[in-house]
Amino acid sequence: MKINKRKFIYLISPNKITKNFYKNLKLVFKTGKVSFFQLRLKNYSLKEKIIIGRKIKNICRKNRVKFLINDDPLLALKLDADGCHLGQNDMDIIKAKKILGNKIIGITCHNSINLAKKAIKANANYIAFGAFYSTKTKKTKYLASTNILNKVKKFTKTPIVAIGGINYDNYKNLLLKNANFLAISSYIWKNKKYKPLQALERLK
Ligand code: 3NM
Repeated sequence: MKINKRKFIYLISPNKITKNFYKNLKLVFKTGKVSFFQLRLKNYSLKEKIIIGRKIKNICRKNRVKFLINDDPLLALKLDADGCHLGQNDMDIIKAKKILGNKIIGITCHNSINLAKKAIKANANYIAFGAFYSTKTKKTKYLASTNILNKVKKFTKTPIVAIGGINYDNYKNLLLKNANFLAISSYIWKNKKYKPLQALERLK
Protein backbone atom coordinates (compact mmCIF):
# COMPACT_ATOMS: atom_id res chain seq x y z
CA MET A 1 0.00 0.00 0.00
CA LYS A 2 1.47 3.36 -1.03
CA ILE A 3 1.90 6.00 1.63
CA ASN A 4 1.59 9.61 0.57
CA LYS A 5 2.77 11.81 3.42
CA ARG A 6 0.37 14.62 2.61
CA LYS A 7 -2.61 12.25 2.63
CA PHE A 8 -2.34 11.13 6.23
CA ILE A 9 -5.99 11.44 7.21
CA TYR A 10 -8.09 8.35 7.78
CA LEU A 11 -11.52 9.86 8.24
CA ILE A 12 -14.12 7.99 10.30
CA SER A 13 -17.79 8.81 9.79
CA PRO A 14 -19.71 10.74 12.42
CA ASN A 15 -21.97 8.54 14.58
CA LYS A 16 -24.95 10.21 12.97
CA ILE A 17 -25.40 11.15 9.30
CA THR A 18 -27.07 14.56 9.05
CA LYS A 19 -28.39 16.41 6.02
CA ASN A 20 -25.20 18.50 5.75
CA PHE A 21 -22.92 15.52 5.96
CA TYR A 22 -22.56 14.78 2.24
CA LYS A 23 -21.81 18.38 1.36
CA ASN A 24 -19.17 18.54 4.07
CA LEU A 25 -17.69 15.23 3.00
CA LYS A 26 -17.14 16.52 -0.53
CA LEU A 27 -15.52 19.70 0.79
CA VAL A 28 -13.25 17.74 3.09
CA PHE A 29 -12.20 15.35 0.31
CA LYS A 30 -11.31 18.24 -2.01
CA THR A 31 -8.42 19.13 0.31
CA GLY A 32 -6.60 16.03 -0.97
CA LYS A 33 -5.58 15.10 2.57
CA VAL A 34 -7.80 12.07 3.03
CA SER A 35 -6.61 8.57 2.08
CA PHE A 36 -9.36 6.51 3.70
CA PHE A 37 -12.94 6.96 4.76
CA GLN A 38 -14.40 4.44 7.19
CA LEU A 39 -18.15 3.98 7.48
CA ARG A 40 -18.76 3.36 11.18
CA LEU A 41 -22.45 3.52 12.09
CA LYS A 42 -23.46 1.70 15.23
CA ASN A 43 -27.10 2.78 15.45
CA TYR A 44 -28.31 2.16 11.92
CA SER A 45 -30.03 -0.83 10.33
CA LEU A 46 -28.30 -2.78 7.60
CA LYS A 47 -30.76 -1.33 5.09
CA GLU A 48 -29.91 2.23 6.14
CA LYS A 49 -26.19 1.47 6.02
CA ILE A 50 -26.56 0.19 2.46
CA ILE A 51 -28.37 3.35 1.32
CA ILE A 52 -25.88 5.67 3.04
CA GLY A 53 -22.90 3.53 2.03
CA ARG A 54 -23.81 3.69 -1.68
CA LYS A 55 -23.89 7.48 -1.62
CA ILE A 56 -20.59 7.72 0.23
CA LYS A 57 -18.93 5.21 -2.04
CA ASN A 58 -19.69 7.37 -5.05
CA ILE A 59 -18.22 10.44 -3.36
CA CYS A 60 -15.13 8.45 -2.34
CA ARG A 61 -14.59 7.11 -5.88
CA LYS A 62 -14.84 10.58 -7.41
CA ASN A 63 -12.23 11.88 -4.96
CA ARG A 64 -9.89 8.86 -5.00
CA VAL A 65 -10.48 8.13 -1.33
CA LYS A 66 -10.48 4.46 -0.28
CA PHE A 67 -13.86 3.50 1.13
CA LEU A 68 -13.76 1.10 4.08
CA ILE A 69 -16.51 -0.50 6.17
CA ASN A 70 -16.17 -0.99 9.89
CA ASP A 71 -16.62 -4.52 11.32
CA ASP A 72 -18.59 -6.12 8.51
CA PRO A 73 -16.82 -7.82 5.55
CA LEU A 74 -20.14 -8.93 4.06
CA LEU A 75 -21.39 -5.36 3.94
CA ALA A 76 -18.06 -4.32 2.41
CA LEU A 77 -18.60 -6.91 -0.31
CA LYS A 78 -22.24 -5.94 -0.85
CA LEU A 79 -21.27 -2.26 -1.28
CA ASP A 80 -18.18 -3.14 -3.33
CA ALA A 81 -16.17 -1.02 -0.90
CA ASP A 82 -12.38 -0.95 -1.07
CA GLY A 83 -12.11 -2.93 2.12
CA CYS A 84 -12.94 -3.45 5.73
CA HIS A 85 -11.67 -2.57 9.20
CA LEU A 86 -11.79 -5.41 11.72
CA GLY A 87 -11.72 -5.26 15.51
CA GLN A 88 -10.38 -8.15 17.54
CA ASN A 89 -13.92 -9.40 18.19
CA ASP A 90 -15.05 -9.23 14.57
CA MET A 91 -14.60 -11.88 11.91
CA ASP A 92 -11.06 -13.26 11.80
CA ILE A 93 -8.84 -12.04 9.01
CA ILE A 94 -8.47 -15.40 7.25
CA LYS A 95 -12.21 -15.73 6.84
CA ALA A 96 -12.50 -12.04 5.88
CA LYS A 97 -9.82 -12.51 3.18
CA LYS A 98 -11.84 -15.36 1.69
CA ILE A 99 -14.80 -13.00 1.36
CA LEU A 100 -12.93 -9.88 0.26
CA GLY A 101 -10.10 -11.31 -1.87
CA ASN A 102 -7.60 -8.57 -2.58
CA LYS A 103 -9.53 -5.79 -0.90
CA ILE A 104 -8.00 -3.85 1.98
CA ILE A 105 -8.25 -5.36 5.45
CA GLY A 106 -7.08 -3.40 8.48
CA ILE A 107 -6.86 -4.78 11.99
CA THR A 108 -7.19 -3.15 15.41
CA CYS A 109 -4.23 -4.13 17.59
CA HIS A 110 -4.98 -1.95 20.66
CA ASN A 111 -1.56 -1.52 22.30
CA SER A 112 -0.20 -4.98 21.64
CA ILE A 113 2.93 -6.01 19.77
CA ASN A 114 1.66 -9.58 19.74
CA LEU A 115 -1.60 -8.64 18.07
CA ALA A 116 0.39 -6.57 15.56
CA LYS A 117 2.67 -9.52 14.74
CA LYS A 118 -0.33 -11.78 14.31
CA ALA A 119 -2.05 -9.29 12.00
CA ILE A 120 1.12 -8.81 9.92
CA LYS A 121 1.55 -12.56 9.59
CA ALA A 122 -2.02 -12.79 8.32
CA ASN A 123 -1.15 -10.12 5.71
CA ALA A 124 -3.23 -7.29 7.11
CA ASN A 125 -2.99 -4.22 4.88
CA TYR A 126 -2.65 -1.94 7.87
CA ILE A 127 -2.48 -2.25 11.63
CA ALA A 128 -4.28 0.19 13.93
CA PHE A 129 -3.36 1.18 17.49
CA GLY A 130 -5.40 3.07 20.06
CA ALA A 131 -6.86 4.73 21.86
CA PHE A 132 -4.03 7.27 22.13
CA TYR A 133 -6.11 9.99 23.77
CA SER A 134 -9.44 10.12 25.54
CA THR A 135 -12.48 10.07 23.30
CA LYS A 136 -16.24 10.29 23.60
CA THR A 137 -16.83 8.57 20.27
CA LYS A 138 -16.31 5.06 21.64
CA LYS A 139 -16.04 3.43 25.02
CA THR A 140 -12.43 2.39 24.80
CA LYS A 141 -10.88 -0.38 26.88
CA TYR A 142 -7.28 0.07 25.80
CA LEU A 143 -4.84 2.92 26.00
CA ALA A 144 -2.01 3.07 23.48
CA SER A 145 1.29 4.87 23.97
CA THR A 146 3.47 6.30 21.24
CA ASN A 147 6.28 3.89 22.23
CA ILE A 148 4.48 1.11 20.46
CA LEU A 149 4.61 2.95 17.13
CA ASN A 150 8.40 3.19 17.21
CA LYS A 151 8.72 -0.44 18.27
CA VAL A 152 6.43 -1.74 15.55
CA LYS A 153 8.08 0.38 12.88
CA LYS A 154 11.37 -1.42 13.54
CA PHE A 155 10.08 -4.78 12.35
CA THR A 156 7.45 -4.02 9.73
CA LYS A 157 6.63 -1.88 6.73
CA THR A 158 2.90 -2.50 7.18
CA PRO A 159 1.25 0.92 7.40
CA ILE A 160 0.36 2.07 10.91
CA VAL A 161 -2.89 3.82 11.78
CA ALA A 162 -3.26 5.70 15.07
CA ILE A 163 -6.71 6.26 16.57
CA GLY A 164 -8.54 7.77 19.51
CA GLY A 165 -9.08 11.39 20.50
CA ILE A 166 -6.79 12.80 17.83
CA ASN A 167 -7.08 16.56 17.40
CA TYR A 168 -5.11 19.66 16.46
CA ASP A 169 -3.14 19.63 19.72
CA ASN A 170 -1.84 16.07 19.51
CA TYR A 171 -1.74 15.02 15.84
CA LYS A 172 1.82 16.15 15.13
CA ASN A 173 3.27 14.05 17.89
CA LEU A 174 1.72 10.91 16.38
CA LEU A 175 3.09 11.71 12.93
CA LEU A 176 6.54 12.31 14.41
CA LYS A 177 6.32 8.98 16.24
CA ASN A 178 5.81 6.95 13.08
CA ALA A 179 2.06 6.82 12.60
CA ASN A 180 1.39 6.74 8.84
CA PHE A 181 -2.29 7.58 9.07
CA LEU A 182 -4.41 9.30 11.71
CA ALA A 183 -7.94 7.96 12.16
CA ILE A 184 -10.17 10.80 13.26
CA SER A 185 -13.88 11.34 13.82
CA SER A 186 -15.01 13.89 16.43
CA TYR A 187 -12.31 16.49 15.80
CA ILE A 188 -13.71 16.84 12.28
CA TRP A 189 -17.42 16.17 12.76
CA LYS A 190 -18.11 17.42 16.30
CA ASN A 191 -15.75 20.37 16.51
CA LYS A 192 -17.35 23.21 18.45
CA LYS A 193 -15.11 25.87 16.95
CA TYR A 194 -14.45 24.86 13.35
CA LYS A 195 -16.51 23.49 10.49
CA PRO A 196 -15.32 20.12 9.10
CA LEU A 197 -13.35 21.69 6.25
CA GLN A 198 -11.66 24.27 8.50
CA ALA A 199 -10.86 21.66 11.15
CA LEU A 200 -9.23 19.43 8.55
CA GLU A 201 -7.30 22.26 6.92
CA ARG A 202 -5.59 23.00 10.23
CA LEU A 203 -3.94 19.56 10.13
CA LYS A 204 -0.96 20.22 7.91
N1 3NM B 1 -11.69 3.10 17.93
P1 3NM B 1 -12.41 10.11 17.71
S1 3NM B 1 -10.94 4.94 19.47
C1 3NM B 1 -13.53 4.09 16.59
O1 3NM B 1 -9.16 2.71 20.39
C2 3NM B 1 -12.48 4.16 17.62
O2 3NM B 1 -9.85 1.27 18.93
C3 3NM B 1 -10.83 3.36 18.92
O3 3NM B 1 -12.94 8.68 17.21
C4 3NM B 1 -9.88 2.38 19.45
O4 3NM B 1 -11.48 10.62 16.68
C5 3NM B 1 -12.18 5.28 18.39
O5 3NM B 1 -13.68 10.91 17.78
C6 3NM B 1 -12.85 6.61 18.28
O6 3NM B 1 -11.79 9.91 19.05
C7 3NM B 1 -12.20 7.51 17.30
